[in-house]
Amino acid sequence: TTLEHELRGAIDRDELHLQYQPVVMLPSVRPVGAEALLRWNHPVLGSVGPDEFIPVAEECGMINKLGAWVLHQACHQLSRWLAEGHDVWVSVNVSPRELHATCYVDQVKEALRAHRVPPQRLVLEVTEHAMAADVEELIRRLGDLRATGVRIALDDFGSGYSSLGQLRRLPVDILKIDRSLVVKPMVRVIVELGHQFGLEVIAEGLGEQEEMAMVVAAGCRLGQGYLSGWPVPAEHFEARLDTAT
Ligand code: G
Ligand code: G
Ligand code: MN
Ligand code: NA
Repeated sequence: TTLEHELRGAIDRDELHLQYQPVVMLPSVRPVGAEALLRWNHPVLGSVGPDEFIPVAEECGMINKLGAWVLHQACHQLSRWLAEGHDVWVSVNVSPRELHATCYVDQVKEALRAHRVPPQRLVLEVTEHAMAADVEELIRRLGDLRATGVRIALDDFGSGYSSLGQLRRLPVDILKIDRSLVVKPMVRVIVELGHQFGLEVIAEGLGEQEEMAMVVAAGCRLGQGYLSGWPVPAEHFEARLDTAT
């Protein structure tokens, strides 16, 4: 397809960049972390969203190259923020396809080493959808990754692929509650359960004041969404870090 053809040259033509969305300590707007989100600006097609091009990259075998690029960019940025004295972590989204390549752990180690990033400052977000496939295999892969010292976040939690029972067996550190759940009464139970398992819990997609009030009342300490900050280029995110005290 055209998209596939264009995507193959996107890295070399410098058409990709990362945006960063703050994860904040509720109810403040102080960023404690940043989720890196991949953006593609094509000279003719315009801005193409990851929902559109990530599946293409997965299909045509480009996802590992793309993922390695994302890891390096994110670690580069993270190392600069840490050098400037900011107390922050950065997360990147990992496609289940990428995770299953045996070289993935080495890619992570290489990115950490190249940019001298302390592993615990990097978070890898793995979507709950990955549990639709082989859960045992997923547990092994996540375990290998975690052994490098990075933290693992289970993304889109509660969107329907995992059970609370399975959650206990997954080697994860952070639970990101899917935005479809944050306004549901059961969000309290999920937050409590997450904390009982020793996980950090992040409420996703907070777009309204009322949503934030609900998750705070449910005991959730971390949040992310348009309310506290849109995804922005690194230099804009930096301004947020500088004003935070
Ligand atoms: O930022 P946005 O809402 O457009 O993201 C849409 C989807 O694309 C989300 O599911 C998000 O996790 C995914 N995504 C964003 N950036 C990356 C990336 O660098 N790698 C992978 N695998 N997925 C990403
Ligand atoms: O699948 P994942 O959780 O990684 O996707 C994150 C996506 O959610 C990003 O593309 C981001 O742009 C989007 N997003 C971030 N905050 C909000 C929000 O408050 N509301 C909605 N609808 N989407 C959001
Ligand atoms: Mn995510
Ligand atoms: Na999510």
